[in-house]
Amino acid sequence: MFKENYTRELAKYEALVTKPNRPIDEYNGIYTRYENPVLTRSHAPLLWRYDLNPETNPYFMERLGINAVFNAGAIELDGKFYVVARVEGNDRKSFFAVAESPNGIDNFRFWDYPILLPDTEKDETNVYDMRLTKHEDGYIYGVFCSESKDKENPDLSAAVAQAGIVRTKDLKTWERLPNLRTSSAQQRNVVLHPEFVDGKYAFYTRPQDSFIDTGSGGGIGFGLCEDITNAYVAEEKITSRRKYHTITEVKNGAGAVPIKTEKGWIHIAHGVRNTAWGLRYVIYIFATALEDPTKVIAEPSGFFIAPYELEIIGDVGNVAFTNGAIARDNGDVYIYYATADTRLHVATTTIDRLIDYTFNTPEDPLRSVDCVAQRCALIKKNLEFINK
Ligand code: M1P
Repeated sequence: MFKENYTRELAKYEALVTKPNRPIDEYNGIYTRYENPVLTRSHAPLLWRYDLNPETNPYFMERLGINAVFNAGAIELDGKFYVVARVEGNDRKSFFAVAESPNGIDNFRFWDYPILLPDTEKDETNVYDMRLTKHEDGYIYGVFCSESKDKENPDLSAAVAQAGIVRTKDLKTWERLPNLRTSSAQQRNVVLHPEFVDGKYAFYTRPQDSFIDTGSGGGIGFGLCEDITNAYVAEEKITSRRKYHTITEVKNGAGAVPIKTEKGWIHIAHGVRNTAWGLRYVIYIFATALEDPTKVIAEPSGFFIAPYELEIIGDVGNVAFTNGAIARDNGDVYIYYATADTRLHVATTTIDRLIDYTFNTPEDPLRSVDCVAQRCALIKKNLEFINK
């Protein structure tokens, strides 16, 4: 029984991780989506889940299940694509694991061992959503959410989110630095900017009053830090703001490390609004000035990626979220986005297309009447052009 089950499951696993991924037949000219997620819980190696010794596991029973594989930081090293995914066990605890692929679109395979972070934050209960920044100081930084119980609050669900920081040169050996300190009560979706700004490290932050609600936090923040080994941001300046009756009304947060282009820094972020069905998370784009990464210079209207058809369904429905993208020297861009806090996908585009989308998509005029006028102007221009 053991051998039969093991052989079958191993064959299924191999077929899954080597399955080619093809573009779907849906066009928008902006990016390409693919048929299959690049990582799911079934991509977790059998080694992680089963005891492979028939004497101690005669039924070939799963001992440590994996519930989901989603929000992943991403990086290209020596021409290979790496993601550091959020892996969630059946026990609800998340951890990080490296998966690599030769082409960024399929054949992602996890390394044998997940990342065992140095245990320096003794109150930390959960970790998730690592952003990988190739910094000009020569290190690769991983900035992630470090969550612990709010001991001041008797509510069993009360938690505190802060930004954890690790650094590495090879994704194998990780040095843990003290968590980022800011003047905000909580932080999530913190991203390290890849360059020094005014000679200092620069963080995108997301000030929030409590674990879920951003409260008075007006949007995506930005702050400078003198010493990354004892990171402190004294002042947070808001860049992309939350706005009434838009995709960012309830909250927003930085996603992938911003991509440097000739026209500005392109940010791939997430926005959240409320619905009768609960929160809806979508991915949106904005750009900031090269000489001032806090100054928003373009913000295309609406969402860039929203959860599509079956992507809507999962552990936390109606969520599209990103914390990783790879922009290659040849101009190709790979955006890793997760849906429903359940699985990880890729969307591909190019720097040229991203620039065109960012700077030529009209901004949200914020009122229905103005949106209709905006669309009528496009129709008029098109009719004049095709009837010329
Ligand atoms: O469940 C959706 C997302 O919720 C959080 O994002 P935010 O802090 O903006 O609410 C994150 O915990 C993220 O991991 C999760 O995908």
